[in-house]
Amino acid sequence: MTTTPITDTITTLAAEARAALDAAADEAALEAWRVGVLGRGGSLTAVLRSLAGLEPETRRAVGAAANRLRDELEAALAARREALGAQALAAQVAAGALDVTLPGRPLRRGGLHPVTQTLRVILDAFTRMGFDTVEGPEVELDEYNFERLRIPADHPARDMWDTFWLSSLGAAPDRSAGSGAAARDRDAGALLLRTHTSPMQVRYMEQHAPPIRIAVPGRCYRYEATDATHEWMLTQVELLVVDEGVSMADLKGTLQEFARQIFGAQTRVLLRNSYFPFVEPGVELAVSCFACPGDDPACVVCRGSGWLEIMGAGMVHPEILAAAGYDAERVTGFAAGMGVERIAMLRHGIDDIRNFYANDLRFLRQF
Ligand code: YSA
Repeated sequence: MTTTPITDTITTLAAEARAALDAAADEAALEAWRVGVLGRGGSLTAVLRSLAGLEPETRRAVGAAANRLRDELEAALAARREALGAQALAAQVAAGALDVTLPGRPLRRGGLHPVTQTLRVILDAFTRMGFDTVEGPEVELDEYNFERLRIPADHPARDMWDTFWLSSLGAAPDRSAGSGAAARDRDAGALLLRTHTSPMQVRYMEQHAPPIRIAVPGRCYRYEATDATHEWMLTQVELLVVDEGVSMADLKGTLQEFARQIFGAQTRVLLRNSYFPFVEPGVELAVSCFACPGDDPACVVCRGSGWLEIMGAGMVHPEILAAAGYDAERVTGFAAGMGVERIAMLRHGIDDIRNFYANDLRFLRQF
């Protein structure tokens, strides 16, 4: 780089700044140096600003040199600060003012929320079984949350999923306005907080061809009263497997292996009939109650049934496979949706789900 008045200025500034930094003997002097050289109105900042008036070629070369100098001076400042700190510490030790043999103050460590811990254990189990993990939107269209899962606006199964509608963005379906094709199209565009992770079945099949083997973790929301086993915000993990020859035996085997890994071989697991419009047949999986011998009607966890339901599942309905463009004669699939908070309750013997989101650190610190 040829010498110009501005390169001379930079060279002089560099030498003066280095000398002043070496002479700075305490934190106040370091700060004054930083403000005077690198601060908004500092000498190097003024040089960088003045580059705007130069010819483009000179500006590029001088600008690079000035930026290099800034990086170098910032590093020199950090090194000087560290050296002064070490000197001050050594002086204190020498004067007997600091006892370095005293134990340090403990640092408070955060921890993973128990629901996050359980979620990770669940996803690890399915990863070992060959599932990929994918995620989907929490703000969802009625179309995916309900319609394309064979739950139209007037279907009684909608009562299973009391919904938070996003009225400022979309609108809750107007059930008084008829149920023809126009009403269906209008409702399908309504926005809501997803009530389950099942919409991701449809979204994923829309974009991918079989074979499919995915686990979908995520938050869901339900407009319902809370009690010992129900929250208005819950975490689910959805499973979807689609391939040639997938059968109910594969569903049972997968769920059995999952239960063995999460709860141990001795835990009793019940698979019983259930109904979801998007599967045929449908089942639900329950695990034996930990809070009572299994027959206490006052038990808040099982209400005397002896079982806590943790997931719904079934064979993907052929109409859903066909709507995704698959040949439902050739491929079949199973799906499941499990409640992570309920599984965390079972793992840790917690008899009220509301503890998870009450933000009581005395509870949370136990995990
Ligand atoms: C069914 C069939 C499939 O092929 C795929 C998925 C499903 C599950 C379906 N989408 C569903 O959400 N069923 S569910 O309403 O019964 O909820 C599934 C699980 O979520 C329940 O077994 C329970 O463990 C948990 N759950 C439901 N409501 C809850 C809750 N957990 C806490 N609070 C709530 N309010």
